[in-house]
Amino acid sequence: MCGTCGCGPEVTTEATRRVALEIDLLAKNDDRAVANRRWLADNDVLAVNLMSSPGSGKTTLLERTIRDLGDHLSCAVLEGDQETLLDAERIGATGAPVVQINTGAGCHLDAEMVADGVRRLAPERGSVLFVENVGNLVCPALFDLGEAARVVIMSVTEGADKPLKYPHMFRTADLMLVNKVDLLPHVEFDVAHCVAHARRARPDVEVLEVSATRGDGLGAWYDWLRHRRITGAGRGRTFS
Ligand SMILES: Nc1nc2c(ncn2[C@@H]2O[C@H](COP(=O)(O)OP(=O)(O)OP(=O)(O)O)[C@@H](O)[C@H]2O)c(=O)[nH]1
Ligand SMILES: [Mg+2]
Repeated sequence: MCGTCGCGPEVTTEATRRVALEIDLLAKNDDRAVANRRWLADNDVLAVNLMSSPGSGKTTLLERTIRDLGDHLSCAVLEGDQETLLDAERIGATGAPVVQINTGAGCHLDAEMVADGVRRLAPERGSVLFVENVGNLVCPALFDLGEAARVVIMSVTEGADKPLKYPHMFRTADLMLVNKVDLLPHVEFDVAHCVAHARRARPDVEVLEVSATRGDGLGAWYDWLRHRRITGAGRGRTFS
């Protein structure tokens, strides 16, 4: 159970005090996110928050994206995991600048962690900063990091009902990537149902079907990224 983002059951008389504390914590996070968003816009860095369940393919997609676009698009990565440097090592092997953030018992990145990571990473003007959030379909959705866009990855091995069960994650997503479509012949997964469920949470969410390993749909993903990069780092939208 997460002790900081309000996902635990509240059954005691302590509930009111806990809720007040959590609202306070989220308000503090929102202030930091505003500062992050201003810094990113002023420095023309497009920050994209990548979120999904553990193992949906966030790091695989980033490795492939950086290798395919790296000559034309400057990319940097903040890697969020509870423990290990494994994902940072994978990204580091592509040559992109990367900073690993280990959250310990924490189940999400927050705006302060991202501020600290950005200071260490110093992404260059005109770049894309990918933030790979901790693998978790619940808590990361609650924390605005100051990003310009949110991408949620669903893989076809997870079951098409996930957007119904975890609607908050899909409510604020700009784009849903349905990953591992190379496995569709081997699993029971109805893409149309999954998309319909996601659009109950967010009617205008964009959707792309991809395989980060086989390469399906990646051209459309790269177009989406380039379009976002051209339309700017963005100041306006918040995710709270
Ligand atoms: N078949 C198939 N496997 C994939 C695809 N994308 C990723 N994988 C595999 O899925 C597993 C998990 O991929 P990762 O990229 O580590 O997933 P992640 O979302 O970064 O995981 P965490 O950081 O632990 O949350 C690896 O074995 C990948 O090779 C895909 O498109 N097709
Ligand atoms: Mg990863």
